[in-house]
Amino acid sequence: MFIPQSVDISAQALTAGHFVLELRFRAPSEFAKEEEQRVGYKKAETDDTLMGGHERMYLRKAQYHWGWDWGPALASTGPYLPIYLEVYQARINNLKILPSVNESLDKATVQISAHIEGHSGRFVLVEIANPEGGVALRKIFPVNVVGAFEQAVELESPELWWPHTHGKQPLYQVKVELFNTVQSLHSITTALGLRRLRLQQTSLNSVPGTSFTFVINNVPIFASGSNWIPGDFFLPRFTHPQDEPTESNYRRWLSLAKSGNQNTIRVWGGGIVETTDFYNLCDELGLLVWQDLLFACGNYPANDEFCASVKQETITQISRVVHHPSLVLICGDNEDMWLAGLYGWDYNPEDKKVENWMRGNFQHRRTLEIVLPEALKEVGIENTGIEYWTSSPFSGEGVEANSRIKGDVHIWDVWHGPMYPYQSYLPLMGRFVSEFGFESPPSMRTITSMLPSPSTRQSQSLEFLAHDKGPGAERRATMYMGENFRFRMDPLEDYVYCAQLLQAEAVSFAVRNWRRNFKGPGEELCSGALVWQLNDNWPAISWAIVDYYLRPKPAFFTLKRALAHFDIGLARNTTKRNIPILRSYPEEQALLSIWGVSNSHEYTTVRITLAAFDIATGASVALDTPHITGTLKPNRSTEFGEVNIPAAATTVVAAYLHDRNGETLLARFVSWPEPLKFVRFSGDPAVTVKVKNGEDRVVVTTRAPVKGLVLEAGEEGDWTDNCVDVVPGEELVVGVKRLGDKDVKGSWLCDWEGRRGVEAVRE
Ligand code: BMA
Repeated sequence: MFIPQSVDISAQALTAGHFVLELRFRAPSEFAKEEEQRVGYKKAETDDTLMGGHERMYLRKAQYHWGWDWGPALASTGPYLPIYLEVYQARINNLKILPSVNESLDKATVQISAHIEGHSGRFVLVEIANPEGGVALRKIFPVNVVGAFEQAVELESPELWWPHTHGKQPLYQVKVELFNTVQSLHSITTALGLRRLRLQQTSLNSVPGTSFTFVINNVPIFASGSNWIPGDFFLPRFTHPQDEPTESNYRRWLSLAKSGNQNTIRVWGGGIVETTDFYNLCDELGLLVWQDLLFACGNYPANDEFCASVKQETITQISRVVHHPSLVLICGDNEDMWLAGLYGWDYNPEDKKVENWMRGNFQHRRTLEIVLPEALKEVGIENTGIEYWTSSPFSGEGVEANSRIKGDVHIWDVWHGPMYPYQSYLPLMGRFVSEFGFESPPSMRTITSMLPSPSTRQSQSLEFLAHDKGPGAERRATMYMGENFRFRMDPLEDYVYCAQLLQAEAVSFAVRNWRRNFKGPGEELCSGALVWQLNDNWPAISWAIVDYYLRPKPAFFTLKRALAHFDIGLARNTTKRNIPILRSYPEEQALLSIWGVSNSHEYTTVRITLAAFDIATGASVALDTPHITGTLKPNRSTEFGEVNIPAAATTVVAAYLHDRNGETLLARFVSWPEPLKFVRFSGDPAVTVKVKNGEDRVVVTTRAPVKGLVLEAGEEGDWTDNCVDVVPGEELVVGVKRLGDKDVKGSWLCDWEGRRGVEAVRE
């Protein structure tokens, strides 16, 4: 599936007529089972890791086709990319571009190489246009005697490419054109971004271990974003839809991720090395890409034939994408090193003898430690700054791949595993969290189309649960809900509301608190948070924060706020612990710490205003320090001290971060006593939502505080924000595109206990 094939048909093409290209495929699962028998690799008993049949590991094909814990098992067959007929006399083949930028950022070197096919090509013209279209470089090079072309060119004072959270995305155009003596024979033009890239792993001032920070153009970046799975269980339906819309599916999804303030996408290894369309868009939109190689959750064979094929696929796939400025890391696989440690496969990191590995039950190590690095060396990544990272998660430290102090970490002790409370995402933090997540159902609209029969639309129907493939999902969802909310399983609307709010709270709690730990040079305690997962490949109840039909769940918006250019955070600290016998009583948390974060490269003077209210009545509660003036440090978090919360168990505190003049609201956040199940809300908070005709926004007010106001506009709302907490005394403006004359409705946590929801009034 990962190695393109071509067939020379020049002999047939010389005769006129009609030709048929016939491709023959064998049923993939059946073939893979035969391969498994043939290869005869003796694995440990514990090699079957729930995801699909283990024969999948013997066939180089997207592993999710065997089904995953978020998608159906449909081992599709057939070509998944377009088939071309190419006609040429001479052409440039295997063009590879390897850019790099020096430490002082004033010079870029671009290595260009290609094979020249056909005999007539004599020289190559390399033209580089700068981002404004002017000529940056124009040079002619001869084709050498063996038909190869390899040259390095230099550009002075390059215009640097940045992730969108930190700067612009200038793109050069590189044109490579092949000539005989006078005539142009073939040309290829490619966009090229220039940036300096380093993966920083250095010791930290105050804590053990090392950082794991992408440094772009000498600036450390907090990598904020999500994990990407293949866009559909039938891939061509996503990559080449029949009714091609004006915007490609990739553009719609990646633009949405960018609009959610995400700057990093991890392409998970159970899918594909993403398409050229995907990478071009990430370059254009300023998204960083972590690309896994194509292995996930398993113990793969590593016989010579298999390794040779893997090497070839890696060279082909990575040569195709290596020049993209968005590509920042190539990772060997998803979770296989972690599993080796967890299941006790024959893995002794000290033992460097391949013969020994091949006698044991973890042969895949040969691929990860030898085959893939060799392939990437052949591609030539060593001067590009793109690192090879053995596995995800990985620490490089003994058998414990999933370390909190080194490398990247997958945090699954929340939701999976022992189901720790989501509030413990903070102590579970690692240096770079490449996976963590929380399940929720999609929107009611999506549920209505995925369950056409109304009688099946219940949170406990088999049909509903059949769309949730997560192990133990039902127990996990209801356990977390019981712990946090006075939730409802029925009607389905309320269940969906509760489950979505829970996901929204959990993932934004994690990211807001981890980003607080990106504290500047030597203090990068956490430099990345990638939520599992951005997308779905069918209508599912899954960890996705946006559903299959591109409808963002509330979590998309709570994350968007936690990842904004500027954010303000509040955390309640325990002031009195309970004696163990008072098990059900929450601890007293009467001290509020306040911090801000900024992506700006400059210092930013800000004003912080705090306002507190009694939750049940909406009456104002006086605070000792309602105003703070301070300065946000550049590109990191800044602490603003602590204040007391009077009657903390019944008081909500809202914080507003304004610019130095107090005119522009940069961020806001509302802190609630937890767990929310003990909170007494007003039975009638008198929420109003006003829509001004012709305006793409609504204005929300309330008399008593409300938690998690989710707005809906008719059939489909295109909201700039949602799932907001609202307190008295503010007019909260929420943008919504293409509102037209749609009706707007809102619901909030526990509105079913009193006056239900709100309908907007038009003015
Ligand atoms: C991870 C991933 C996926 C999986 C997800 C949710 O560990 O790497 O394999 O879908 O968890 O269980």
